[in-house]
Amino acid sequence: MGIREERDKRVKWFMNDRFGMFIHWGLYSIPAVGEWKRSYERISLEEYDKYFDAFNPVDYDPEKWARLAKGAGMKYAVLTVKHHEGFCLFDSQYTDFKATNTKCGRDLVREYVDAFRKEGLKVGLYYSLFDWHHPDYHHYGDLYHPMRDNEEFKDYKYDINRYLEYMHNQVRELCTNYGKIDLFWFDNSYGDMVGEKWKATELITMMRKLQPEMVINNRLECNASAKGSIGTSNPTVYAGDFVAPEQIIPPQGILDDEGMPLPWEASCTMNNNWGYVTNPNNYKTAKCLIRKLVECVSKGGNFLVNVSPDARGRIPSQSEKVLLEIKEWFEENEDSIVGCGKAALEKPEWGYYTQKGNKIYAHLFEQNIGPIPLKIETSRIKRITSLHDMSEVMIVTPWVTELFPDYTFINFQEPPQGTFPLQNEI
Ligand code: FUL
Repeated sequence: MGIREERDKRVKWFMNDRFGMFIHWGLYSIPAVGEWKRSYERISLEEYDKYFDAFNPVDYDPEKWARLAKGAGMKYAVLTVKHHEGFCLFDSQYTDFKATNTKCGRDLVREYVDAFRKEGLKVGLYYSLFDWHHPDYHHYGDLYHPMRDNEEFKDYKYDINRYLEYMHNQVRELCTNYGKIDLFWFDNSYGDMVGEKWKATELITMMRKLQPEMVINNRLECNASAKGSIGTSNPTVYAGDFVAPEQIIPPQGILDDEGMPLPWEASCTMNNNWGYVTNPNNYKTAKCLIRKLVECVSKGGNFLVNVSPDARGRIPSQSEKVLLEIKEWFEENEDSIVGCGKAALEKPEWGYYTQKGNKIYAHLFEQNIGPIPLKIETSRIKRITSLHDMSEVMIVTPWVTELFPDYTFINFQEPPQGTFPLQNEI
């Protein structure tokens, strides 16, 4: 089997499932200003230790998280098992900087994988390539390290190979100790720290051996900036299985250098923050997120929506509310998302099309705009149904069809919530 075929086999479930939950959680949930705090504020290792001493998420209940995700129609999740701060939510034998050594004393990753699998969801692990806690990770002069411009670290000696050994060992642990891992989300390359600087070929070869079916993103070879993460590549030994643009939906899907569509997944915050912050005031609505999901699927991609549990281990109630609203929409409209992809029709002005086999789903974003041109030859349409209530949708016959005899126009009123897929069997 060629590299592309192997990739296509691995991503089959991923491209079918379409919708996932991103979970950013770590010590940074305590200061509650986002996961970059240590870097932004150039906080010393010793000072940051106070969060390690305080960490005790007494309300951590991953089964509740899993039920919320499942309810909202999400089919997989990705948890930050180690973010840039270096704190491990899993019980790694290679560090003391881990949840099992805090007051909580629990392997939070073990409980997460168990809970999500129990709900029938696929499990993914986010693992940061950079590590501000490890003594052998770049310090002075590094683009992002908290000590990057601290003169005291000017002559600090570190051995990046020792860090790479640590990082490879941890990835091995994650791929060995937690059963079948469905997805691995690396974060991220930058500057000249890209590809072989992470010993990517060796790393991926090891991962493929341990978890042959696991889907891996492309950030071992791409940075996180919108441009970089959309930057395409041909599948190489270590090329990711999917491209991971962040906070952006590519205008027209993503193609590789030979013009072949690449699998991709757009990740998105719910309130402009990845890590927990107190009282964010910029929550996206369920309607907005549903529309983004539809847009991704219509362009052949996935959508990964973030939640930021707090220091008690709870998904904030505002996020919960949004997820419950998405649930309501999903209960009626799941068919128009799961198993769907890009439609063999041009994007209509009034919304998006998704398609599954001979069913075209018309997601109408506009309200009361009069007759809606479907741009499908009438003779090819067998039936038009509203997914909202399964009622038949009338085809408009008068003057419009006289003007455009080949195409179907419908009249349609907006049902109470969300976007409104019609199911057109052709
Ligand atoms: C970025 C990280 O730096 C952010 O903190 C966040 O995890 C995002 C998904 O990826 O590269």
